[in-house]
Amino acid sequence: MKRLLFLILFSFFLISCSFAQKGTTTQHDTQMKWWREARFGMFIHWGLYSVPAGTWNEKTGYGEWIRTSAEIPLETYEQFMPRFNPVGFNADEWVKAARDAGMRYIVITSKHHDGFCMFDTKQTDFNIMKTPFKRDPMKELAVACEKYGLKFCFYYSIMDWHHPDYLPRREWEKDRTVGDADYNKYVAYMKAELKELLTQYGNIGVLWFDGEWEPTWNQTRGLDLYNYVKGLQPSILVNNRVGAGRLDMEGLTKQGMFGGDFGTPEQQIPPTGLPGTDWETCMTMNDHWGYNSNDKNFKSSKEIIRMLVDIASKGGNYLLNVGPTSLGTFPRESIDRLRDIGKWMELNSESVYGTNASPFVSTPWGRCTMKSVKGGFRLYLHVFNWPANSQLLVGGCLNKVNKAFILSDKNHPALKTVRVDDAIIISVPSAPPDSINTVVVLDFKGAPDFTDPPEISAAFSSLVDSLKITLSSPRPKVEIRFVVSDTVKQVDMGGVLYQGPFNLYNEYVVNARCFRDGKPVSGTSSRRFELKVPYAARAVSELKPGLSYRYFEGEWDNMPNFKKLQQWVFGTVDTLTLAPKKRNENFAMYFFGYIKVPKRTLYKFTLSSDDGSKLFIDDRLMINNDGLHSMLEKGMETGLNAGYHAIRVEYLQRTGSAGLELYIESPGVPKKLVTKEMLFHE
Ligand code: FHN
Repeated sequence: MKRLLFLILFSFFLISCSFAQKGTTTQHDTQMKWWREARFGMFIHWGLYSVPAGTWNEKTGYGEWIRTSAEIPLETYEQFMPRFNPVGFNADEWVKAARDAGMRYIVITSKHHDGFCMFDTKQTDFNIMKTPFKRDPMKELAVACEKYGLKFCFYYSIMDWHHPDYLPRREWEKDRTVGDADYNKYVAYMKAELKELLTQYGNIGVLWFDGEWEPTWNQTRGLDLYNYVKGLQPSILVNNRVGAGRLDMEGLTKQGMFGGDFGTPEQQIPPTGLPGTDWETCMTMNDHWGYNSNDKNFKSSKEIIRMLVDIASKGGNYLLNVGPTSLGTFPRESIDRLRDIGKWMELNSESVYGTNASPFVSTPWGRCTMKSVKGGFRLYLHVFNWPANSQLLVGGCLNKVNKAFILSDKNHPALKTVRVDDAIIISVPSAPPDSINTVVVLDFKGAPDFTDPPEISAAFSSLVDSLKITLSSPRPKVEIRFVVSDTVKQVDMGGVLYQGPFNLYNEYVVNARCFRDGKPVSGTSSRRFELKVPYAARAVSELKPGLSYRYFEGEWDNMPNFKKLQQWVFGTVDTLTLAPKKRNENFAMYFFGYIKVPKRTLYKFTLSSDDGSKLFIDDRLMINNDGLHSMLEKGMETGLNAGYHAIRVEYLQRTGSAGLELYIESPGVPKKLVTKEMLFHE
């Protein structure tokens, strides 16, 4: 009876979680609307760390991590408080600087990892009200954002190097013993502070969580915190760092994991657009988030403007950071960049705000953003490389041009256009009005008709016996023709008319193209599928369940050569686990034995780890996931005969969170963790 009751209750929990995660789609889209239109925001990292300004013990490379990177004891770090008096702080100036740069929202550190609170909290004295400043800059910024029409947003770190109940402690802080630290009390503290932030500072646009990567935090806690925050302000947006599913600095959310309302690539821009995914790249102007008085390595205004449109052309938002000084002023270089960006945005902002990702696979002259307009659509061509012959070629669009013009030209005088096949050629002036980025606008009537080639999809990229291939195109009134060959081939009307999925039984290239009324209306897409010859199974006997392992300690940034190491601990484990570790940081392990597979077919292994890892099958390196990174997964496909195959997994943990997972999947068998029933050793 108890088990039935538990199952019923657990089912309700799962159902509530799924709805609580994002509500209904339309409600989520409504809440995301301002954010998707904004496209551009200011990140501000400001706190006690601005007092040392990146320097400690003659070293000058620190930033907001200075307390732990320079191993500054808590009592010493707290001595920065009486020195923190940002008399130069002026909320109106900050907000106007963001607004005039074309930024539509501000995300500021209410509390970073050091635990120092930049707001008037009653939960701890470790806050700005206890400094000579005695003012609440968050309150003043909230008022200024309301005044100038920007969304005000908070960054809040889950990791906290100050609170006595936060765990884990820093490895180097031997004097700060765990004592009776209670992580649940820390979560209650966080919720109390979040309640202050979400009930005393007006409507907050985004709660930007961070510091979620340590093992004490997990998906369950993340979902609970998401629901708690949404309970306080239902329309607030929450990033994916509230949970535990972020893929490292790539910033997107692991498949199947809870990801809040948007992904958070950091210091990088995804290589292509991510249809159906909301994401925001956060980036510093120089090399530090927090103020570093020695860091003069600022990106040029040209780089920043081009990054802004690169991100918008992929459907993302750009959160550009400023690290204010301990006096409460922006660095001169930041002010100069914001001014230049503002000048460009003043003439061109409509090509960023409210736009969608480029419809093109490639635009060699620059980037493209797109917007629906009454009765048609508009393309914004961001031209970085001005055509020497004054002929700007835009390939891949079959719509009739209604008008072409330069966005920054007053009265928008029309530019001449002609069509050659699927290309539109625009006659532009001999010199670009803006050498950084001139925006040429193309207006069209009707629904977009781009010449995207068909998509060639399959469950795997290789095969042992057979593989099902599906061809598709979202475009109206087209037929797909294809050719299966040994090489990449252009498809013409002689290609086979696609009428449904088909199987491959050997290594081939599938080539496909869209046609309309007997004419090609797209380029050809091609995809090679590799034949895998299965590895022979090993002749083994008298195996025992589980894997053997070896454990070593040391500080490595890449996988060590285990043969040269002194062995610390060894034994067997049921399955891949870090349980034998003797400490949380600076150790390496390797596991070895056999994996038993049930049939002769293709197998895809996926290895996910924080930090580095490697997978060997039958002594061949299958996956190299080495290096220092948060949970990062890499996959590889191979053919195996039924039976036992040698397996070896190497693992490296430096500092911070740790994790190791190995998945397996095969045709008709979904991806799942490798289980102990599959693992054996001699
Ligand atoms: O550790 C923080 C870092 O200090 C900074 O706040 C960045 C900004 O996204 N987030 C973490 C690093 O991923």
